Amino acid sequence: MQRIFSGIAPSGVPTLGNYLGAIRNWVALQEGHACLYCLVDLHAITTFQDPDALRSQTRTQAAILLAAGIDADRHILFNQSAVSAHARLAWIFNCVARVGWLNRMTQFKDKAGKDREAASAGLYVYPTLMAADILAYHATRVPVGDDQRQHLELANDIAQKFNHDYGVTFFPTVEALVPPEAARVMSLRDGGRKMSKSDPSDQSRINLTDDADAIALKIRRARTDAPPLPSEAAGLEGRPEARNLVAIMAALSGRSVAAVLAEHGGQGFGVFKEALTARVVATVAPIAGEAGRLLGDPAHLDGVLRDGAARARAIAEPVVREAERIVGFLG
Ligand code: AQP
Repeated sequence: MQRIFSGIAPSGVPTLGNYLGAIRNWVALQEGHACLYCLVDLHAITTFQDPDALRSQTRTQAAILLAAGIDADRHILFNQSAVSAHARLAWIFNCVARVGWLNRMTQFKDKAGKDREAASAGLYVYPTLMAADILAYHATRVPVGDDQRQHLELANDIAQKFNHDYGVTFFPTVEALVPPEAARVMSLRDGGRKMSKSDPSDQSRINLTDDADAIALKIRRARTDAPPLPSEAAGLEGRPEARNLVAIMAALSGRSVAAVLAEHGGQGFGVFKEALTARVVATVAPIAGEAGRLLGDPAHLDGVLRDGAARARAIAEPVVREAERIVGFLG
């Protein structure tokens, strides 16, 4: 059975973007794969996190993933810092990856913003830690949103260079599993930026803990242009906000953008936004409700993560020990 690894940073409450780009896919892939799903708290601190908020966000994410349908008995759900193999392999990969490779990572440029000198060194080497997350388990399939595609190519470059430099065939090739529709959900306030859980504006995103009223308000206020929806996908050219709302509708209703426009083309945004709100609420409200219930018992959530970490460690330890032996550490 192929092994899947994927992670989400507890740097805020997961969004509809995380759900459509990743979490929904994670749930589906549980059939037929051995899955590891990781709350990547080492990644989260690449931008400053208040320690109490980080603890609480980690539990909230665990609750949301369980509520969304992750089965922590049959698969593994854990937080990254509990398995030291990730950080050890990441250091080796920092020494394999080239600075020129990291310089090409567009997510660093986006996240560091204008003042790159002030970004943490951790943010810069984020992709080498991500490569370690995956390869510490010899995982071969990685369900991610479109924004992470470049990082997975880098993971393959690192694995190949490691194998080449040390004359081994130790690390496998990894494959990105990117969903076709709404692989990149954009901000509700700016169709040129991706929806992000750490965006300072709460109005830019749907949180997976939002209630129906909050969702309705955010969608009503979502930025759009004036013309009605076109009847064909070509008419969305140059209209990023309209395209985003249509893509979200398509992803949530399991249809193509063309099929959504065949139904809603010609409608004004007032009418379309109401239909979209109903779809979003139908998806998010059950998750938010169940996550709220699970958060009532934090000791149980901590136990689920502890148990997951023990099972993750049992897989990663021998792999990373072998990588350490290959590079020449005495151990
Ligand atoms: N807007 C998005 N559309 C589609 N997929 C997305 N993902 C994130 N945002 C979108 C996917 O969610 C998974 C987990 O992401 P992450 O938490 O590891 O990091 P991220 O990509 O940096 O997500 P955020 O929400 O933007 O977090 P912050 O604000 O902390 O940086 C990944 O598979 C990602 O592709």
